[in-house]
Amino acid sequence: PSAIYLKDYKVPEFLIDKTELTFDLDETQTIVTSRLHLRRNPESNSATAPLVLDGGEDVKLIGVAIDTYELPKEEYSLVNDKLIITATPNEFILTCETLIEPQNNTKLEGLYRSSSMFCTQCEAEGFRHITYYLDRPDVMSVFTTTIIGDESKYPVMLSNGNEIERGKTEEGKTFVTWNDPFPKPAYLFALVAGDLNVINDTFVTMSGREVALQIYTEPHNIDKVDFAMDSLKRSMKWDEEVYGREYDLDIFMIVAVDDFNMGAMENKGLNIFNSSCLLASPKTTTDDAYLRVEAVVAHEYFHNWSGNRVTCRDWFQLSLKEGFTVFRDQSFSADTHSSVVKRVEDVSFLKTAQFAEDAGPMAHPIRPASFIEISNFYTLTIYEKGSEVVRMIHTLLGEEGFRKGSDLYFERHDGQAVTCDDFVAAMEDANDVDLSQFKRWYSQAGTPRVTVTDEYDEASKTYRLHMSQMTPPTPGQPTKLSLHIPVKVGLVSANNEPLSFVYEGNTHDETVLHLKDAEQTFVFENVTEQPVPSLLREFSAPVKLNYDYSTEQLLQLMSGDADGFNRWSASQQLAVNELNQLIVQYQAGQTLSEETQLLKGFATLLSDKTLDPAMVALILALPSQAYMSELAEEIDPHGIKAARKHLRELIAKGLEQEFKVAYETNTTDGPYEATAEQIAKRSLKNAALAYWVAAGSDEAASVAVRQYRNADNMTDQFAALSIIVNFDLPEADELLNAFYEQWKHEALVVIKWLMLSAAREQENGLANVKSLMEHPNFDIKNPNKLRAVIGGLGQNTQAFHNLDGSGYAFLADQIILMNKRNPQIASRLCTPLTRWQRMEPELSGLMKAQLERIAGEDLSKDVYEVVSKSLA
Ligand code: HT7
Ligand code: ZN
Repeated sequence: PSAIYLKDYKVPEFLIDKTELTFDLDETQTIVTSRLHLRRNPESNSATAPLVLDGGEDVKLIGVAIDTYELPKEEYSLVNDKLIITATPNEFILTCETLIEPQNNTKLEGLYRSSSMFCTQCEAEGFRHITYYLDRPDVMSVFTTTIIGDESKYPVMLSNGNEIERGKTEEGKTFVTWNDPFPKPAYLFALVAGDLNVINDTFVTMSGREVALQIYTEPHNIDKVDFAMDSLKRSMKWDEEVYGREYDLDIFMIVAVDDFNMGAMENKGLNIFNSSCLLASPKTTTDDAYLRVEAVVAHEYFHNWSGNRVTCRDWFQLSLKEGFTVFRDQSFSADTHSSVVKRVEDVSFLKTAQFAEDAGPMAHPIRPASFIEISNFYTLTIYEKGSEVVRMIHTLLGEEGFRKGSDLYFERHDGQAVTCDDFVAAMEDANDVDLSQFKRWYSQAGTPRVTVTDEYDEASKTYRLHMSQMTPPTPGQPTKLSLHIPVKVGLVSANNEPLSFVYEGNTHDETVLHLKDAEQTFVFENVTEQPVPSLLREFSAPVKLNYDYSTEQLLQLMSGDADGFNRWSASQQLAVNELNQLIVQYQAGQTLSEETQLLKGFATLLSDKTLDPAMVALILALPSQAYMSELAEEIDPHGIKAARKHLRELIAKGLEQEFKVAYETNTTDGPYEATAEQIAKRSLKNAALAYWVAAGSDEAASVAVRQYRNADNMTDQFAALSIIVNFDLPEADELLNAFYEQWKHEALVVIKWLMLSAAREQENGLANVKSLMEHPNFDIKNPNKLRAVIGGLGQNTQAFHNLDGSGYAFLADQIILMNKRNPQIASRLCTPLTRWQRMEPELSGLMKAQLERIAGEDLSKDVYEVVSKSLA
C-alpha cells in the first residue's frame, strides 16, 4: 500500500450535478442503479482526461451506459477497483448497474445489515462500496434516491432529504423516493430500511419554520429516545442562539443501529447512530452515558453547518469539520452543565489519550500531509487537538471576534468544499488580524513543552515570567518552528487572594500572554508581593507545562485559585509527584512511603460545602493508569498500578470518616434525572464510596452491596457493582452473575458487563477474557461488544501486561482475526501495541514481537499503516 499526499491535490476532472440512485433491496443480492449527470470540470486543465470512478472489490459491475449507449467491455476497464472510461462526451448521463451483498458486508462500510435492518456508512470512502462514483468530498451533487423493498420486512425506507414519492412496483414491491435539494458529497449519503418504530416531535426554527423531528429504533428500544430528542431540540436552539445557524430541511431524522464502527454519522437530514450514543433510560444508562448521548446528538446536529453546508475539500482537511464541531459540542455541553467540570473532563481526556498519540509512531498534525488509509486518521489529534486549536483561535479573538469570523466563514463558503486555510482566513479577515504564525499548529505534530521560571523583585514590585517553548521531533518532522501559544495567567497571593498586576500598561487580574518565540520574558508591574503563578488557566493551549511548583504552592492553588480548572490541575500535579515517588520506591524494592500531602488538600476540599460536588469528585480522582503511563519516560504498568493502589489506600484510611460523611450527605432526592445537579451528587457519592470501601471496613462493604441491591438507576447500580468487583468483595461473583441475569436482554448493559468482567483483575484473568468471547451473548460482528472485551482487557494490568506475553499475543490474535473481517476495527485494536517503544524493556520486546507477527500477515491497508509505522 502507498501513501497519498496533500501536496498532490488536483481538482476533479468531472463534476456530478445530479445523482439518481435506485436500490432494489434483497436479502441476498441488492441491485443498485445509478444515473450520474456528469460534465467535465471547467476548472480542470485537461479537456480529454478519462473518467475514473472509484469502486470496491465487493461491487460487481453488471452494466454501464453513456446516455442511451450501453458500453461494450472494450470501451471501459476495471483496474484496481476503478472503473475507467477513456472516451466520453463533455456532458452526459452515465448509467451504472451494480450488484452488492449487504448481508456479507462485515466491514460495516457502504451498505450493510445490522440486526434485521439495512443501513449505510459512507464516510470517509464507503460510498464506493455501493456503486462506482467520484467518491471524494469536493464532488457535490443533488441526490434523488429510490428504495424498492418488501414492505412486510422493510416498512420504513429512508434516505436523505424529503420523501417525494411512494408507490408499488409492477412486482408488488413498495418503492419510496427521496430528494435532497442540498448538493452534497457522497460521504453524506444515507439509506436505512427496516421494521422500525418512530418517535415524532417538532422544532420551530428562529425564522418560524416547523421542522419534523423523527427518531427511529428497533421496536424494543423506542422507549429510550426521549433524552436524545430533548438533546436534539436543545442543540438546535443553541446553534441558533450561539452561532446564528438555523436548520435547513423540513425534516431531521435519526436512526439507531447496533453494529456501527464509530459513534454516529452526520448524513444530511438522516443521522445514523451507534445505539450506544442514542438510547438512554434511567434504569439502563449511567450518567456518563447520558452525557455522551447529549454530546453526540449535538455533535452530529452541529455538523449540518460545520461539515455539511460547508464541507471539506479533501480528507487532509478533516479537522476543518471535526475539530470545529468538537469545539462546538464541547461549548454546548459546557453551557448546559458546569463549564469547569466539562473543561476538566475534556482536558483530562486530551492529556491522557491525545498526548500519547502525539508522542507515538502515528503522530500527525491536525492537517496531515499524507496518509495510506484515511480511516486511520479519525484520531484524537484530528478531533480533540483540532478542537483545542479552534479554542485557541476563540481565546485570541474573544467571543465576539470569533462569532464574526464564523459568520463570515459560513457566509463565504456556504455550499462549498473548503480547506483549513479558508477557515483561518475567514477568522483573520473578519477581525483584521494576522494568524500566519498561529497556522503552524495545523502543520506541526507533537505536544509542545513550555518551561516557565520566574523572579520577583521586591524593591520594584516587578515580577517576571521567563518562558521557553520546544516541540519534540515526531515521525517525519525532526525540527519544529516556534508556535504562537496563548498562555492565560493569573497571580495568587500568600493568603489565597487574586493579586492584580499591571501588564503592558493595563491593570489585570488575569491576562493572556502571547508566547511566540523560543524564549520570551513577560514583565508584570505593581505586584505587591511574591506571587504564586497560576499558569495556563483553563488550559489555554494544548501544551505540557513545566514550572517547578513546591508542594505548598500546589496545595495553595488547589484550595484557593480563582480558576477552577487550575485547582484541579494543581491537585493532579501533586498526586502525580507522589505517585512518581512511589513508583521509584516500588521499582527499587523499597517499602512504599506512608505519608501523603494529599490528605491535607482533600480534607479541605471535602469540608468546603460551597464547592460543586462534581468538581470535588474530579479532584478526588487519582491520575489514571493511562495518564501515568503517558507521563512516564519508561512505562512500568505494574509499578504504576501498585503506586496507585497504595496511594488510594493511604487517602482512604486517612480520611475514612470524611468519605463516609460525603457518601451519606450526597444522596439525591426524587426520581432519576440527568441534570447537572443530580449527576454531580451521584459522582461525589460514588467517588466517596470507592474510597470508603478502600479503607477496608465491613460497614462500607455492606453499604456498597446495599446500594447495588437498592439502586433504582444504572449509575448507582453499576458504580456499586464496579466497586464490589474492583475491591474483590466476597459478593463479587454472585452480583456480577446477578447483574448479567437481570440485564441479559439489554444489549447496552451487556456491553457494560462484558467490559467490567474483562477488566477484573484475577488470577486467571486472560482465561476469563477468552471465555467472555465464547459467551452466548458475545458477538464478534458487533464492534461495541468486541471493544468492550478488548478494552476491558487493556485495563486489566495483570492479564494484559503479563510477563509471559500472553496478553499481547491474545490481542494480536484478535487483530489478525479482524484484519480482513473489519479492518477499521482491527487497526484501532492495534493502539496499545503502538506504544511498545515507551514500555519497560521486557514488555517492550514482547509487544514488538507481536507487532512483527502481525506484520507477517496479508494485511489490510488500515492495519498495514499502523503496524508498519509502529515498527519503522
Ligand atoms: N463524521 C463521522 C465519522 C465517522 C466515521 C469515519 C470512519 C469510519 C466510520 C465512521 N463513522 C462515523 C462521525 C463524526 O465525527 O461525527
Ligand atoms: Zn464529527
